[in-house]
Amino acid sequence: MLHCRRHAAQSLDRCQEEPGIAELPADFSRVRAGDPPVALTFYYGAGSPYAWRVWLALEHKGIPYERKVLSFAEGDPKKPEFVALNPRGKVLAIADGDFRLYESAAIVEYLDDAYPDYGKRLFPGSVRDRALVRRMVCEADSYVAAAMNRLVRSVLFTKPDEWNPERMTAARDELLAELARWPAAFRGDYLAGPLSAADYTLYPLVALALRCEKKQPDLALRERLPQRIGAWMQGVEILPFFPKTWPAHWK
Ligand SMILES: N[C@@H](CCC(=O)N[C@@H](CS)C(=O)NCC(=O)O)C(=O)O
Repeated sequence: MLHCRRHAAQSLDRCQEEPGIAELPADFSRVRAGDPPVALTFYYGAGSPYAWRVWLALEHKGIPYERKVLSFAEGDPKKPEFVALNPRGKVLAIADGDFRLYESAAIVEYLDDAYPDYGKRLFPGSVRDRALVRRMVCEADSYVAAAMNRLVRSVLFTKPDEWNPERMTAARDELLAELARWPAAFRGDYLAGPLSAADYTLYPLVALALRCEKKQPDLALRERLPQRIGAWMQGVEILPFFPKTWPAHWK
């Protein structure tokens, strides 16, 4: 997807300016005396819904990690040291010891498989329960992300003096039509019943869409969200680790 790169070219709002890869201090907040050294490095970009998903998953499981932020404006994702991790030059990637992985959905599955004894499962329950979580992840990535991207392109990646109200409204309504499908899929307070990878996949996509409303309040997106989606978002936002994952430049 192009949205972060375009954004970097047109505005510095969403993919914020942060120190480059090499300058960043490690986040050892979960490491206690006597713990083994941190093996996992999380390379991310602020405001990327794909990176946000992985960050929430890392926190959910309580896996120690070192966090390194990439600056879109500095072109960090296209620098050789990052392209060595992700040849697509897209945020994000992890390095776990000598194992490197990109694509957020694959990373979340890896974390659950590689760290089965850490925290709660990201794909909890029976084979069928886990299949339903995977189905929701696929639906979010295929349908919600596509609609969200059209909205983001029409609002955040278009200069305000070039905004096309019809295009913005159409993108908003397309996203709302997709989100209207989701309340019927809920299996409990969270999407799959217990918290799961499905929640961490969908939440950042909807949050980024709502970011468009902050730029263009006429969208009135939040008030049009299905009530169940609004309540579910609050259920994610009350998680103790949630605040630290909120994009710093959105505060
Ligand atoms: N399918 C990828 C999507 C990654 C992606 O699109 N990342 C965006 C940031 S939100 C990016 O790096 N875009 C820059 C580009 O396309 O050049 C994943 O889930 O990790």
